[in-house]
Amino acid sequence: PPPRNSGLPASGQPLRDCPIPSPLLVGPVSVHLSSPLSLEEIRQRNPLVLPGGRYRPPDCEPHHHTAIVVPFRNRLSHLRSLLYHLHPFLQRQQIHYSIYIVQQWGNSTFNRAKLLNVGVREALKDEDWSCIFLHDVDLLPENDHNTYTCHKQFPTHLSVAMDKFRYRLPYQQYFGGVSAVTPDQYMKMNGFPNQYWGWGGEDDDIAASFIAAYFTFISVFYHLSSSCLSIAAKFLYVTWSELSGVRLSGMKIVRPPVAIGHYKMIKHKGDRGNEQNPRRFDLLKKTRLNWHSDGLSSLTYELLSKELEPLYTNLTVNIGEDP
Ligand code: UDH
Ligand code: NGS
Repeated sequence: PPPRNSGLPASGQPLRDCPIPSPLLVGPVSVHLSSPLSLEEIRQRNPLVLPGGRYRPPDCEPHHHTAIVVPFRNRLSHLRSLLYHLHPFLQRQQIHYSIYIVQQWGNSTFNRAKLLNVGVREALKDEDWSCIFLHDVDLLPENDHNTYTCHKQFPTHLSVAMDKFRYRLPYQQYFGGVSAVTPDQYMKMNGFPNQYWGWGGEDDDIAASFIAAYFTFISVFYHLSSSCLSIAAKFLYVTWSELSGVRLSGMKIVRPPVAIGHYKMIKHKGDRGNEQNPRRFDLLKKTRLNWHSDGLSSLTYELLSKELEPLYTNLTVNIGEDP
């Protein structure tokens, strides 16, 4: 017989389609952040997860095929919490998935968006994924009705209600934390920018690559953020972008309801090697000019290793350094 959970039915009979919604969903889940289990203990709790962090529902044919891409460096305890939490969460959703950890090699300044580009490109070499999740390592979803699947037309932003922002969006165009694109959407927006070294702005740039008028928000709102003028600027920006309907690559953001998009963030300090990027505001002003040329089309990197760990695929990559 085929190996357990290989995707082939042991009986030789075709599997029935997985029901929608999955009967295994439980809704809100409590997320405990006390000391995470070891990787071996987590593996034992997830016996159907195959090397590389792959999973297929054993007794039905899944509708969705999702790669979860996590940018990573030096956050092992966060990774353990994420894996402990995410594997059972995704299995309850009865989707076919795999978790990719994209680890930046060396000590050069961290570059989240470039690591995401690498993760997407490498994941698509493995499988014809229908959906790609871009997932910070420190965010744990708190409601399994927040399904890890993609919208056919538009990029999705999932982490709409994080505990650190008192379960609200910090600002309307926020696209950080957890988001998702189909391979088609990803190609259409030319992937993510490679030029953001250090903390901040790359998620805004990604959103801006499909939402017009964004540069106004950045240059006006952020530069005036210490004054009361920022409130007026923010209002103007939101109104304008809602009304204009103009999209750089013809897409807008879709989101789950706030009650469902709840996430808990593991508290931590800023990371060494990921200091605030002082150039982010200048770069953001140029999104409209740059998004066609900086992204997937200009991506270069060296894949140093790819290991199929029991709970995830570990990609170690040399992405160079901030020129
Ligand atoms: N990441 C790492 N290692 C690092 C830096 C970032 O793994 O050294 C990854 C990780 O997946 C993280 C994501 O990149 O969740 C985003 O990192 P971030 O530091 O931009 O965002 P985070 O939400 O922290 O983790 C924000 C608070 C600290 C910034 C303080 C600056 N004012
Ligand atoms: C904005 C950053 C985003 C960041 C968001 C939330 O100010 O990159 O804060 O950050 N944009 C710029 O700096 C231009 S957080 O509170 O999670 O650290 O994602």
